[in-house]
Amino acid sequence: MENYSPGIRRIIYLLSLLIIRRVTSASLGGDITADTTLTLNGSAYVVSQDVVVAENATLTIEPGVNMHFKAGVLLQVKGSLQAKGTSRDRIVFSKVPTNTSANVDDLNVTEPYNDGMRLSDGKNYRVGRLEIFLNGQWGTVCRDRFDIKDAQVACRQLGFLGAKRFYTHGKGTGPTWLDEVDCKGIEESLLNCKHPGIGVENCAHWGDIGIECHTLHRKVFWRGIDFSSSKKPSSLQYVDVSQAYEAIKGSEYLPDLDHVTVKSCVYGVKSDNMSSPLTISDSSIRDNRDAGIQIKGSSKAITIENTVVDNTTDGDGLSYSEIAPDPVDFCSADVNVITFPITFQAFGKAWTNVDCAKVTE
Ligand SMILES: *[C@@H]1O[C@H](CO)[C@@H](O)[C@H](O)[C@H]1NC(C)=O
Ligand SMILES: *[C@@H]1O[C@H](CO)[C@@H](O)[C@H](O)[C@H]1NC(C)=O
Ligand SMILES: *[C@@H]1O[C@H](CO)[C@@H](O)[C@H](O)[C@H]1NC(C)=O
Ligand SMILES: *[C@@H]1O[C@H](CO)[C@@H](O)[C@H](O)[C@H]1NC(C)=O
Ligand SMILES: *[C@@H]1O[C@H](CO)[C@@H](O)[C@H](O)[C@H]1NC(C)=O
Ligand SMILES: *[C@@H]1O[C@H](CO)[C@@H](O)[C@H](O)[C@H]1NC(C)=O
Ligand SMILES: [Ca+2]
Ligand SMILES: [Ca+2]
Repeated sequence: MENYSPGIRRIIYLLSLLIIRRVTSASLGGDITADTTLTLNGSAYVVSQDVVVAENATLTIEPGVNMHFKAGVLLQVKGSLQAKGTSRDRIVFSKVPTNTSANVDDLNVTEPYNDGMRLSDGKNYRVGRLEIFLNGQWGTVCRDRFDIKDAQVACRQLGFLGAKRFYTHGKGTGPTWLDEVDCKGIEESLLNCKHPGIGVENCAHWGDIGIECHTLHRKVFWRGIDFSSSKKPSSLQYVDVSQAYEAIKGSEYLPDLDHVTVKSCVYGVKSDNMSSPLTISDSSIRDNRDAGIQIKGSSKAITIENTVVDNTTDGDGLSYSEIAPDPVDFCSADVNVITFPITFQAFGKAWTNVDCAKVTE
């Protein structure tokens, strides 16, 4: 494009804007390979399977858009996420609103999660012989070609975050409903995976599959926004994230957060190998369980301004790296005399309620 005059370049730019896809349907999932805008008139979006923004793509979210994620579902950003709300029209990422027939975290997890699927004869509710209910009858699934991707789909269908393992359980009764199951791993239901047909099988009940699923206490979350393989800068402004497992997760890179709230998650803002600069400003990270802001890595350019980290119930509010010998109290630390790497052993255990906003420069 360097050889064109500014006028021509502008026309090319306008043409390129016209071909950018605008998504207005309310249901979302799968790979995003073209630049895509989620418009306010399509909101709220229900995200029922993982959304992966490809390396060369940008997902733009208009102010005021709400995205409701089903349990266990992830927004993975390999390219760029541009989520810029305004003070009046914030962008909201949360779990699908409470509905006992569609959500599992309001149910007693010792009961079956799902009308059409259960785990039987296991040590606890997370493990057992996989059984499905079809044509008025409970039946089993054969171990032939059953692998971890198939287990993943079944566990998510049951309402868990994912699968730990699969094994031969055996000793089932009734029909063997499925054999040779071949899932990609993103399907909503085992029945949506490739298989030769319901009841088409050459199995004996000793080959009934069993699975063990992951769970988080008695609460099931959506998985959060993952920038671990992010290749392009992203922006999060005036955004609210809640009820995610790992709300905002990165590896070497995390986007700057401006006027962002992260609430009622397991991990708030988390990065395991930070090497790029990060600024968190005018934000609130509260009521999370295992960590508020947890950053490991070598980046020395981390700025946290006018931000509250509060009521992290089972972990540290703010921690940087793990190799520092003495934890530092974030509230009283003189940031000019501490050297990197440091650990901010911040306020915010369950029984404290310190509202400590600190400005660092
Ligand atoms: C990204 O790459 C895919 C596959 O190469 C291509 O189909 C798609 O059009 C590209 N998207 C953009 C926004 O360049
Ligand atoms: C939403 O707005 C876009 C333009 O912003 C328009 O193309 C689309 O038709 C609208 N969709 C609905 C459902 O109104
Ligand atoms: C709950 O979910 C079911 C099935 O998805 C739906 O039919 C029903 O309208 C929902 N109820 C509410 C209050 O949203
Ligand atoms: C939940 O499960 C426990 C343990 O099995 C049981 O004692 C309790 O009655 C159940 N509660 C409901 C509301 O079903
Ligand atoms: C951490 O990041 C550095 C680059 O900043 C990279 O060389 C290294 O392999 C990464 N380590 C891990 C465990 O990913
Ligand atoms: C702290 O967080 C927990 C878990 O989200 C919540 O139940 C509790 O009400 C919060 N406490 C305060 C004082 O905000
Ligand atoms: Ca398989
Ligand atoms: Ca078979």
